[in-house]
This record gives sequence, C-alpha cells and structure tokens, in this order.
Amino acid sequence: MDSQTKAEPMRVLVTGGSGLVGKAIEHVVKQEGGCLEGEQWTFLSSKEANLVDLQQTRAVFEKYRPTHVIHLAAKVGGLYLHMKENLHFLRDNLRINDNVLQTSHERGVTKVVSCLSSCIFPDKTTYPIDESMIHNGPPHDSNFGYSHAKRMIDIQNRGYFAQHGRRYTAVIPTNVYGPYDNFNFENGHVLSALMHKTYAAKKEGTPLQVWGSGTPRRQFIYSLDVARLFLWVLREYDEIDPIILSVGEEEELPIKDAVEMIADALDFKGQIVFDTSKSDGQMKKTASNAKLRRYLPDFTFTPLSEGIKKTCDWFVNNYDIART
Ligand code: NAP
Ligand code: GFB
Repeated sequence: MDSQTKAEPMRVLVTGGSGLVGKAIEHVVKQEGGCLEGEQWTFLSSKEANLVDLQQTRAVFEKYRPTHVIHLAAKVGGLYLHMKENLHFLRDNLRINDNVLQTSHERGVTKVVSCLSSCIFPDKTTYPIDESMIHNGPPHDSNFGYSHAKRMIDIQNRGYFAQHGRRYTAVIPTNVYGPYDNFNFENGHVLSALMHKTYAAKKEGTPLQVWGSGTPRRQFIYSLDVARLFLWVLREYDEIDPIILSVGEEEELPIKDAVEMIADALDFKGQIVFDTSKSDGQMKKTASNAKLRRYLPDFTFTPLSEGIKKTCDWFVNNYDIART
C-alpha cells in the first residue's frame, strides 16, 4: 500500500456489546474519544442476532460488513451458575466462537480480538500464572465447560494464522466488575451479586449472606479499565498470542475484604454471615500482568474501593434497569 492511500476507517463490530464489558467499551468509544474520524462502531446484543446460529451470524456480518471485530459475546455467569450448567456453557460458547471466527475469516475481517478469562488457566499450577500456561493442564472443575471452550479460541487463532495468515488474537481479563453487570443473586459474579445482596439486606434489615468462607482470593479489574485496554489491543497489539489484562498480583485480595468494601460503599452496618455450605470454587488464580506492563508501563488502574463505590452508586441509581 503506497503512502498515498490512507487505510479506510475501521468498521468495528462488538459482539456482546450490551453486556458489562460491551457497555464499558461503548462508554469509552462515545464518551472518551475512543472513536476516530470516519470509524463506525456497532454494539450487538443477542436480540439482533443469536450467534449460536450460523445463519444469523452470517446475516449480521452481511449487514454491518465489519473490518474489525471485538468478540465478547458468550454465555457468562458466576461460579454457582457454572457449576449447574457446565455443558451448556461448553456447547453454546464453542458454537458462538466458531461462528464468529469462521464468518470473520470468510468475510476478510482484518482483526478479531476475542475475550478469554483467567479462570481458564490450569487449576494446579505455579503462581503467578502467565500467558504461556493456558494449556498446561485441566482448569478448575467448577467451570470446565466454559474454560475449555475459551481455550479453543486460542487454538482457533493459531489455526487461522497458520493456514490463512489471519491476525486474530485474544485478551485474558481477570474478574471484571462495573456498571451494567449481572446483579442476579444466584447467577451473578461475586461482586455484583454481593452488591445486590447488601442492598437488599440493608433495606430489609437482615444479615448479609456471603457464600463460602470468604477466604478465596481474586484480582478484580474495573470494566472501564478493561475497555480502555481493549481499544489499545485493537489498535496497537500485534501478536497472535493472548495477553492478560489485570491489576498487579499485589492487588489480589480475599473475598471477605471485598465484602467490607461493598458494605462501606452501601453504608451497610448489619451482620455479615459466611455460609460455608456453599462452594468456595477456585481458591486462587493469581495472574501476572508483566506482559501488559512491558507494553504499557504507565497504565493506571482504577483502585478497587473507588470502582466498587462507583458501581454501587450506579446500581442504586439504576436499580430498575439493572439485571437482577
Ligand atoms: P455479560 O454482561 O453477560 O454480556 C454478555 C454479552 O453477550 C451480552 O451482550 C449478551 O447479549 C451477549 N450474548 C450472550 N449470548 C449470546 C448469543 N447466543 N448470541 C449473541 N450474543 C450473546 O458478560 P460480560 O461480563 O460483559 O462478558 C463479556 C466477555 O468477557 C465474555 O466473553 C466473557 O467470557 C469475558 N469475561 C468476563 C469476565 C467477568 O468477570 N465478567 C471476566 C473475564 C472474561 P444480551 O445482552 O442480548 O443477552
Ligand atoms: O465471581 P465468581 O462467581 O466466580 O466468584 P469465580 C466466586 C467466589 O466468590 C467464590 C465467593 O469463592 C464464592 O465462594 N462468593 C461469595 C460468591 N458470595 C458469593 C455470591 O453471592 N455469589 C458468587 N457468585 N460468589 C468465575 C468463573 O470464577 O470467574 C467464570 O467461573 C469467569 O467463568 C469469572 O471466568 C471471571 O471467580 O470463582
């Protein structure tokens, strides 16, 4: 391409654009100057196309003719939903991912950035976990369906590169939280579910029921930070190999400390009870962000207490539209 012909502005299709991470990317694109001149950004929900269905996938790609894809769409949920529906997570996500990647290839999409998760790493491993360890053994039993389907994306990306030179890649966030999360008591991830429980316990004057012992440890990343990093990956990151998106290992904390932050944010002064009849799931999955820091040594993450406060305020102010 000679220096005269400017690359055509991107047409970006964000699958799963109506969820926690999708809404955060939409905010950064529309409110933080993330959309460059001439670019078109489309944020898809399952209502416009069920991506488990190949024909619907092809039809929506025909409609928007993307040059770039941020692939977020997935069956997603917290520990207790995974434990009930591992096969459903496996089958739905395998089909969604294959439909999106194959249709992207067939339509000549230049770049696809898919979204894996730190729970896909082997459960029995050395710490901290890094990107080279994805396939080094079975994931934790609680989410084997989702984890194996996500691992296959990395394999598919390698296949599209090896056989067709496609530069499709992926990111690996740790536990994400923020506005527009799923705040459902049973199916939500830990922070969003506990924010809803704390809100209800305060209203009803009852104890807050935390499931499990509260001792498992997690690294939480705010959805807007994930969104800002996704735009950097789309524009700048040129590897096929995935990259972990996470706060540092030193930010990892036990669930019970995060519970305290939620109680502070919602001004809950009631009793906190740990129901140890409920599973703790994986005790830890400490991830290294050294690769990310080599690329972005100065990236600033939102402190957890600040992100939790902002998310609790969003939940209280948007209770009517929130997923509960
Ligand atoms: P989410 O809030 O549950 O959003 C899921 C999105 O996928 C929604 O837009 C949903 O559309 C769409 N979707 C689900 N099934 C679909 C289908 N059959 N066809 C088309 N679209 C479908 O999830 P999220 O937390 O934003 O997750 C986004 C991505 O990040 C996922 O790939 C997830 O695996 C990954 N991830 C999440 C976390 C986390 O802690 N949340 C951590 C690591 C990685 P509707 O709104 O229409 O239902
Ligand atoms: O976010 P979460 O559901 O999933 O967190 P994972 C589960 C941890 O929080 C467990 C404790 O240690 C639970 O015992 N916990 C305490 C609660 N109270 C609650 C509660 O009310 N609801 C929930 N959900 N947990 C997920 C993977 O693992 O991580 C997903 O299964 C995804 O695939 C996600 O990757 C990021 O962190 O254990």
